[in-house]
Amino acid sequence: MKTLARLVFGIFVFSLTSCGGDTSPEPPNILFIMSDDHAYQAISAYSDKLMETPNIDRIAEEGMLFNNACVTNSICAPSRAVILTGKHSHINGKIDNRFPFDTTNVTFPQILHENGYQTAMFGKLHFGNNPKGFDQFKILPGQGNYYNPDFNTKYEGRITLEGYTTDIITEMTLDWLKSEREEGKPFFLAYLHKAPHREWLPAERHFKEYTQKTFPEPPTLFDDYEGRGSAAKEAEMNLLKHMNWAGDSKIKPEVMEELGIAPTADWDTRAYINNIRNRMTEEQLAAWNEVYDPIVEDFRERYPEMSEKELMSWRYQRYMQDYLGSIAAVDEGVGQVLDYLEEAGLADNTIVVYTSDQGFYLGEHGWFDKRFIYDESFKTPLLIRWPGVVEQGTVCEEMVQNLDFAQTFLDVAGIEAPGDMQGESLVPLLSGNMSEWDRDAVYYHYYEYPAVHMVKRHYGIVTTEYKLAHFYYDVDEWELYDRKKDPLELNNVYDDPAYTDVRAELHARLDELREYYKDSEELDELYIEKYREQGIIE
Ligand code: SGN
Ligand code: CA
Repeated sequence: MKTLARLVFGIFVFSLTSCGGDTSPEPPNILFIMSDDHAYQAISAYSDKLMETPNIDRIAEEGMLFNNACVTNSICAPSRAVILTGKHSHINGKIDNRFPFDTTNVTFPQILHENGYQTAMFGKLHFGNNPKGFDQFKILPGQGNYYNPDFNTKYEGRITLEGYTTDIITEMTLDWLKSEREEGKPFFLAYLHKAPHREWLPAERHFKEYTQKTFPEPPTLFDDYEGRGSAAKEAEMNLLKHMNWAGDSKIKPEVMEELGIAPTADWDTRAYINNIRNRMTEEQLAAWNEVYDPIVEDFRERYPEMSEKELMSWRYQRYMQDYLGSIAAVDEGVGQVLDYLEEAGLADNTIVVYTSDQGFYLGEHGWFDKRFIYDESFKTPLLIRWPGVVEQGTVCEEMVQNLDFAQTFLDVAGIEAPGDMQGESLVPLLSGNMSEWDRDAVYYHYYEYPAVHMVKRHYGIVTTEYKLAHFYYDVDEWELYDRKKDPLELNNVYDDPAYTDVRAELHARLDELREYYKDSEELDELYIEKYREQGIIE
């Protein structure tokens, strides 16, 4: 019944979008825009406290904004693997950033390609290997560089280009649309930004504006992590304690030495030298120094008198200036690509998706980075425009996941998804057909530990009202949050007698979800064993 309804709907959509008297179905193009570590807090369609992103916002103004989009495993490469396979990490095998993606997995672009779609990918993939099923790709090796980046390309091998990565990825995307796109074929185009990933380097044209701004501090910037378990206390994501002075806050290594500031990590000064001093051309570095030297000089004078609290505030501002500054070029790029779709007459038959590989902490709980099931990292931005199907300016409150993209895109293309994909097509939500949607909980599982930032392994269930998580491996701790009463997630009520029933119910639902998604203690152990085999743990 469900499939039949979809099929009828699909035909309806295709005939809506096909032009003139032509009745043959015309599957829509798909433009998938994803940035790296772009927090929803830094998109003005979600919140205008930090910055304006008018171009990204356009997608929601002309389409749908998802207020409860989330990931299944809040870290880069695993998120991308979930997106491409439509399967949880424990099934597709890409549990962390360490091990390469298993290319025997079937990905939705391969299926689209087999079904007549022209496919292209530009920007960051971070898989440790090349994407399959693409007619064209130019991808950053690993994390990639902000300035003068290298790309692994399908036809030209490794190339190095001079310029700013965000702009280069935008140009590649536009060039492909203008000169490689085949008329008469639908396309799937992945436009994947590296920004605003650490170390948050803005484009030269944004240096001045953003370094002169002051941003409001989040209420939990000075969090002491009381009321939660050991995972929050032991995580190494604190702006004051764990952020690099040179690499992240852009204090010159020689100034750190003069002030007696010890590097935070062993790559602290190396990050500055490799990404800025040795990476930029002479002109780029001169432009950088012109703006950043006075900041460093001002800090040099004030540092000896600064209290811990002042230092925390200073580091927060420094962080936001560069992080948000690096988003400015992403927003401009998105605007250029959207404009081109209009110009070329493609906008009406192209679904545009904007998302991030996960959320990110912008000082909430004193943190940067992600990984946790807690809201800022668990939730991810999602904006979708689909002219003729999605009503303009709509907001969706349903819990959707990055797990759902594969089946969604296959559904819009009128292709039946493989039975072992684990998400749900979002088409019913996009078309306002709410009765076909009945999800009331999502499953989450994070693995990369021990590793940078030291966020413990955990899995959990999230409903609109509650969040239950189990931290395991070197601890055995449960946390329960009342999302309505405690939206900042400061009080673990797992042992509060008032929540005895809720707790029992959530445990049962979590067991069901683990079974439904085929996760298990055996698999938890198997993925720990993998770390043993690699000598990461004993
Ligand atoms: C790097 C970053 C980390 C970040 C991971 C994963 N350090 O190791 O802060 O958590 O990438 O990021 S850095 O100093 O090298 O930038 S992810 O987006 O690829 O998952
Ligand atoms: Ca990321």
